[in-house]
Amino acid sequence: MFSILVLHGPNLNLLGQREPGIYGSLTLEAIDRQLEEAAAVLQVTVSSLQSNHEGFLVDAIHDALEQYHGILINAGAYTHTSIALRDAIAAVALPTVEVHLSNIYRREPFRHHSYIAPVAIGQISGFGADSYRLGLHALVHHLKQLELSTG
Ligand code: CA2
Repeated sequence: MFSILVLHGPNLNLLGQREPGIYGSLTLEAIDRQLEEAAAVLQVTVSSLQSNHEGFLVDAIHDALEQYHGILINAGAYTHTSIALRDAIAAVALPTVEVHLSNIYRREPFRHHSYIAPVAIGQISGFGADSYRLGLHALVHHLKQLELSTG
């Protein structure tokens, strides 16, 4: 059974309480619950962490190497600024899917660049809370393919 680490970056703890027009009305807890339900159907496990601190997220990525098969990450604004997160993902080399609630390419130009994208297997952006569920499906599919090809 695959175990997946779900990482939520800065300010995502405010989901459902502010700016529902951009980020939707679901709370982070509700998104995590939806992911757990989707994980049960896929027969994988998910564990979620949220932090507003870059170093905490870097440490969580390092620690993932021991315990998880893949990472689903919404790095929030660190997507556009953090070489440290990018380096951590590259260093552990765990299959990683990047997700965003909003379509970052329809927003301000500073959101169009992701430091995470080049070290992720793919990115899902713009489907609200469904981005996470779609990202989980994509990650699990990738892990299953990897398992089939490596035995
Ligand atoms: O669309 C996404 O998921 C983002 O990763 C969200 C980040 C933003 O900086 C990225 O460009 C795109 C912001 C998360 C802020 O979350 C809030 C939630 C509720 C109220 C205020 C902020």
